Amino acid sequence: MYTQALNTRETTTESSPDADRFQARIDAEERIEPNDWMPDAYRRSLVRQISQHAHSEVIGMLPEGNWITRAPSLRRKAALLAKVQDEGGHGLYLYSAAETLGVTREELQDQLLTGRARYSSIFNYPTLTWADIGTIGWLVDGAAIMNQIPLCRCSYGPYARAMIRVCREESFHQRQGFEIVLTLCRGTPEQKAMAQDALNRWWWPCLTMFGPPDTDSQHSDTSMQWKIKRFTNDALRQKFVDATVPQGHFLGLTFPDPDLHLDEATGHWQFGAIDWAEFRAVLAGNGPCNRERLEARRKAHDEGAWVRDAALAYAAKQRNAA
Ligand code: FAQ
Repeated sequence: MYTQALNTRETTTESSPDADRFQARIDAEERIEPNDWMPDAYRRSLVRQISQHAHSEVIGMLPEGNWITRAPSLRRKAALLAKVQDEGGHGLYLYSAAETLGVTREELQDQLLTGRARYSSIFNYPTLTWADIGTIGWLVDGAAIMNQIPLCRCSYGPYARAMIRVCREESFHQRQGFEIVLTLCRGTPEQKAMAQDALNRWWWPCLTMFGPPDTDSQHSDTSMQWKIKRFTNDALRQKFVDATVPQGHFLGLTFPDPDLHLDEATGHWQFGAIDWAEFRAVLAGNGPCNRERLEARRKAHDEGAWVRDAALAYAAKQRNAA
């Protein structure tokens, strides 16, 4: 995967009557639509974020897809299958939203398959037990919702509108994940230990889903100015911790962080130091599953070639018949 230094900040360089009018529209909470004038840097930043988001949804199908054949009951299997299909659907909405900015789906696919595109670090971790599937729903979808609810108010219309349905579905995923973990926590000591082990492994990677600390975030300043982002990475991370810690305590689980404590003065749960070196290693392509994930995507793309060919041949036939 390509890497970029995480500490060089992007700045808005354009200043022109068009750019001033554009910023005034953003400040007035107007939605920007595909045919509206927009600064090149705004367009590039949206393509970057939306395509990374789309890739994350599609790569995010892999860790859970791994458990469809091993789900412990028919009910669990049906719910997991539906969830994984939902993630695929989210990827398709998001690729469509990116295409409204003038990039093609083929270009975006090529960036992903050649390892030049980013996708969320969280999907480079393995799903070792059934408890991981519950924990992904509870924590990963929980973190995704915390980050994505504000995106429903993103200044770019197609992205904001796509997020509404995505958030509703992620919210359902979060609940079904929590219910899996709750069932395990109310089960045998072995099942509860499995849930604890999953929390131990997923907690810290989930905190890095929100991106680098604000001091190192390259894009936050401009994205906030353009109202693509409404909250900084650290603000959303804190909201997630505050919402999730009481849920974990309700489950009777212990967070793998000896420094975690409620700060009575602020009402926030204070957490210990995040291992940013591990985060950077995963972004550089050296997480536990980076290679496996890309290989699986490439294989699926190659094996799906006949479907794309058939769809194109059918579309051509329809055009000729018209
Ligand atoms: N992983 O300057 P910032 C899901 C990169 S969907 C990998 O702070 P920004 C659903 C960042 O791209 C999960 N890379 O960047 C699901 C940038 O690199 P670049 C995905 C990361 O954009 C659930 C550089 O670091 N969600 O889970 C990560 O202002 C269950 C500097 O960072 C979205 O994509 C990371 N964790 O803020 C599916 C939401 N963090 O582009 C299946 C939309 C940062 O310069 C199962 N995206 N980087 O090469 C966003 O909200 C933002 O893009 C952030 C990053 C918050 C992710």
